[in-house]
Parts: sequence; C-alpha cells; structure tokens
Amino acid sequence: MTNPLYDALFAPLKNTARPFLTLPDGEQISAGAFHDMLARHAHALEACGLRAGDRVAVQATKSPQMLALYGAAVARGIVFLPLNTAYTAQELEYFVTDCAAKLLLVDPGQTAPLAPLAEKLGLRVESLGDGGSFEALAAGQPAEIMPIARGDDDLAALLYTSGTTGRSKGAMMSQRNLLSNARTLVDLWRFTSEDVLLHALPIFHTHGLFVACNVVLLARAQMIFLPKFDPDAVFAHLPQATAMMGVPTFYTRLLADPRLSRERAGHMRLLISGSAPLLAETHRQWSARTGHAILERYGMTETNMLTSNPYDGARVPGTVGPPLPDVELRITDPETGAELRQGATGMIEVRGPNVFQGYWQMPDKTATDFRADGFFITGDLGVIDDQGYVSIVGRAKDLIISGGYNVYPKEVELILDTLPGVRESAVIGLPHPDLGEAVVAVLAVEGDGPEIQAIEAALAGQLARYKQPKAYITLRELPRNTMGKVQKAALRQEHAGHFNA
Ligand code: MLC
Ligand code: AMP
Repeated sequence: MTNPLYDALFAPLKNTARPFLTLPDGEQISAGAFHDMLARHAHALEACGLRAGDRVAVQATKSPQMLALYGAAVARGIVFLPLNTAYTAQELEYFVTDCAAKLLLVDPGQTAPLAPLAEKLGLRVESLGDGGSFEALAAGQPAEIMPIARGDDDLAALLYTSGTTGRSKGAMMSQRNLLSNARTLVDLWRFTSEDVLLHALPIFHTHGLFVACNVVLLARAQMIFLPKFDPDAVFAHLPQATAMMGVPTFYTRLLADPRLSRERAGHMRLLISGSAPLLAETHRQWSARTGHAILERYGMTETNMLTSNPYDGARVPGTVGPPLPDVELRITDPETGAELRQGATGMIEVRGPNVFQGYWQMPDKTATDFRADGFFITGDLGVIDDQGYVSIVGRAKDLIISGGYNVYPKEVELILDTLPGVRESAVIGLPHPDLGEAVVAVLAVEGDGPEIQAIEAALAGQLARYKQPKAYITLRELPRNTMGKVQKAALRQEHAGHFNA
C-alpha cells in the first residue's frame, strides 16, 4: 500500500533520533518525536470523524503542531486547507463554506467566537497548539500510524487564491503536484541531510509550506522554525543555518540592518528569494555586502515553482532563471494564444506535473485558465532571453503583491464602492521601499469626501489587514480612456513617488 507523498516526506522521520526542528528558545524536536506527533494528530483527525477526501481547515499560529497536522492529513488522505491568520471572520466563513470543511482548527481562545458559524455550517471547531482542545484529544492517541493508500492524482491540499472577480478560488493540489516539485527543487538546489533551513515564512502559503517544508522533509534536512520574520531572531540563528528562503522584503529589511555583513552571512550555502520581484538593486547590494548572489525563482500557488536561477552558473539579477527541468514554459500572444518567437514579450503559459488540478467546484473558471493542450495561463507577462532565462515584465492580471501577499484590487474596490461618500474607487499598487508594492485606494468623491477614518473602520472588519490600503488619494473623477475604462496605469505613473518621501 503506498501513499507517495507521505512515504517520501514523512515516513523517513519515523523512529529516528536526528534533530528535525529547532524552536526559537533552542528546544529541539527530533524527527522521531515529530512523527509521533503526526501519528497522534492523524488519530485525532479520525476521532473527529474525518475520512479520506474530507477537508480540514486551519487558521492558526505557526507551530510544530500545525506542521504535524499537515503530515497527518497527508497520511490519512484528508485535504489540508491552511488559511492566512490575517483573514477576518468574514473571509474565513467564505472559505470553510465554499469547501464544506468538516473541521476547523484555530488558536486556543478562538473557538468560542466561532460557535455561531460552527452551528450554522455543522462544522466542528477545535483548537490547535499548546493548550488546545485538539492537542488534548491527540495526547491520548497512539503514536503508531497506518497511512492510507493514495494515488498520484488524489488531492493533498486546497489553497485559496483571490481572483480578478474578487471571489477567491480553491486551487486543488494533488500528491503528484507537490511531490514532483519538491523532488525537482531538492535536486536543483542541492538540499541534503546536512542542511539547516532558517524558516521564518508563514506556513499557510505555497512558499513557506510546500517550497520550504517539503524540500526540507524530502532532503531529510532540519529547520530552525521561527514563528515569523524578525531580524533579531534571524541574526541570532543565522550562524547555525545553511540556507534561507524568503520574500524580497526579508532581504531589503536585512540589508537595512547594520548587522548584515560577510562575517554573519558568508557561511550560508544558499539564499533564495521568491513570491514577488526582487529588485536587481537589492540583488547587487546583497552581493556587495555579503558576497552572496541571492537565487531568485518564480512560482504561483496554482503551479508550485516554475523557474529558478541556477545553483551553478550565473544568477542574473532581475531574471527568474530558466524553467525547471520538468516544466514546459512558453510565451504567447495574450489575445490569440499563439506562441511567440524567442525574445518577444507575452503571456507566460506553463505545463508540467507541478500544475494544479483546477479550481474547487469552478469548472468554468478552470476551463478558461487552461489552453486546450493543457497549458495553464499564468497571467504574468514575460520574456525569454537567448540564454533561456525568463524575466517577468508585468502582469496581465490586476494584482498587487505587497510583502509577498497577493491583493486583488477588485476585492477591495467592491467594498469601497459601497461606502457612503465614495462614488467609485480604483485600487492600485505603488512602489514601496519595504513591501515592494503597497495597496493604495484612489477614490472619486463628492464635496469634501468621506472621513478616511470611517473608511478604514469599515474595511477593518471585512478585509485582512494586509489588503487594507496603506494610503488614500481623493479625486473628483477617475481618469478614463475613450472606452470608459479606468486608467490605472496613468494613476500608477502619476503617483509612483508617493512612498518615496
Ligand atoms: C504585514 N502587514 C502587511 C504585510 N504584512 N501589510 C501589507 N503587506 C504585507 N505583506 C501589516 C501588518 O498587519 C501591520 O499592520 C503592518 O503591516 C506592519 O507589520 P509588520 O510588523 O511590519 O509586518 P510583519 O509582521 O513584519 O510582516 C511583513 C512580512 C510578512 C513581509 C515579514 O508580510 C511576510 O512574512 N510575508 C511573506 C508572505 C508569503 O509568505 N508569501 C508567499 C505566498 S506564496 P498594522 O498597520 O496593524 O501595524 C507565493 C508563491 C510563490 O506567492 O511564488 O512563492
Ligand atoms: P500567489 O498567487 O500568491 O502564488 O502569487 C503568484 C504570483 O507571484 C505570480 O503569478 C507572480 O506574479 C508573482 N511572483 C512569484 N515569484 C515571483 C518572482 N520571483 N518575481 C516576480 N513575480 C513573482
């Protein structure tokens, strides 16, 4: 009986004394102890009535228990659905309703406010992590586990991504999608059991969970598992680490810190950046300060990783490198879908074992995002140079990436447009020294316009904090082209220097 993802990532942890996780206070969890935790969590999932194919949603603080729950779900064929801790109750309700989750795990102390939702949806809510009700249930379970048989195409996880319509979609990830990508990355990035990854990313998104944790698990390596990105903790643990993965904001924040030096970072084997564009200038400054060329790669929730600068060979600033060995990547005319010649700019389309199975219960949306020959239309605009390196030059999708988190303007505009005093809104991303891009709302208002504080208060209950605008610009009218379409490009250009002061 096989369960490919469990067998490759988690089974090797069993009964081994090697260290696996190091926590901020220096406490170590061995691979064997972690596997025991995984097994107990798997039995607790069963005890809550979950069976293969059911969905377990998790909105909880990053912890070893949450990672063990991921492994437990994989072992039992239960679909793992991690959620950003920044999501509001309203956003959370959408996700658990949409996928008909059977169990929701939250932090201790968070279960009571969710009782009405649990009642309404027939959803069981338990708490995860130290002192949690789910841990109490797990503690009494055996540390032995019988993984259930799974095939390559069986679902392992569901990750929600927002969309241009404002409605989030659940990207269905199969066992093969996750395992094929992890294998490719371990190989390409040369991860081995000697590696210690400094892990400061959240584990509710592709980058921190599937790229970072799956690679470490497959390579039988170790992680320093930090609750969040904090430069003090990063500098404290850097001497023990061989590798780090981060969003560009990690690298710009570390650069801004006088502690960053060749002595502190020079021993690192590999520093990887992704999820948002790394400025060529940041790349160059890192090289000058530490002697390290950051390795930039490109991916998406729907596809896992797609391209990577090489381990050996030139890591070219401003590019995301060639496609991964098992990924087919082509550039097409965004209108017709016709493939363009090398050197032309167009839509990035991809195909490979890493590309997802479609959007949860959205067959029409899935159909429009794939070509007939199976290529997925990423919505990113790119170009391939004569060395085969891909550069991302823009986005055909109206999307802002702030500190590595995606914000779809439509979702914010739909709420802004309902507020008193706002005639209409255009939400744009403007260059920001810390976040790369920051969310800005341009409002067409009447008279003196509404109080910005009232707008902020109205958004607070409805949207995750990182989606809320960092600045507001009020105008009489939004600029439109002759077709009547709001000219966001003109707004972005006019206000490009907003955060420079
Ligand atoms: C936090 N805030 C943000 C924000 N993160 N606002 C906009 N964008 C963000 N990314 C808010 C906080 O709520 C807070 O609000 C204020 O901004 C300042 O917070 P902070 O203390 O400076 O933020 P911090 O906790 O340090 O977080 C910043 C960060 C974090 C960059 C470390 O956002 C982060 O870890 N980002 C990683 C995202 C990620 O993992 N992406 C991968 C997606 S997968 P206030 O005003 O209340 O104080 C993917 C595929 C791929 O894209 O290719 O990898
Ligand atoms: P997400 O939906 O959160 O997975 O975000 C995926 C998007 O992040 C991609 O479609 C790209 O637009 C962007 N992205 C990821 N990595 C990079 C990168 N290295 N450079 C530029 N954009 C990136």
